[in-house]
Amino acid sequence: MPEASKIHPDQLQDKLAALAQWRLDNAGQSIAREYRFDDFMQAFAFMSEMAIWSEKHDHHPEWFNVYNKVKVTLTTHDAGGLTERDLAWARHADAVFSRSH
Ligand code: HBI
Repeated sequence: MPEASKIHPDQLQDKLAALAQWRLDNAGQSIAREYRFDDFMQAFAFMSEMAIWSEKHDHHPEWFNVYNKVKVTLTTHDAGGLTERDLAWARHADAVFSRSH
């Protein structure tokens, strides 16, 4: 299980370099990205796979779906900001997205 303590802002830029599609949000307390699929079924398949991953890792997204778009916001409420758990979720979701796409 990744570390659940808040990442220092100085370390964040480096860590986010590999997550180029994600942007810092909410005064640096969360990251956000939008995924766009071909259709609703692809979007929902992605959400299903990430729902199972989220349960397994006890780390859950805030997300919003309309048809082929999934908007995701990640933060660690327990830590009051970004932790390695958020980055792990983002990395895994990007990998799922790129293979389904
Ligand atoms: N998911 N994104 C996110 N942030 C949390 O702090 C969090 C979570 N899933 C489960 C969880 N915390 C648990 O530790 C308890 O808060 C239920």
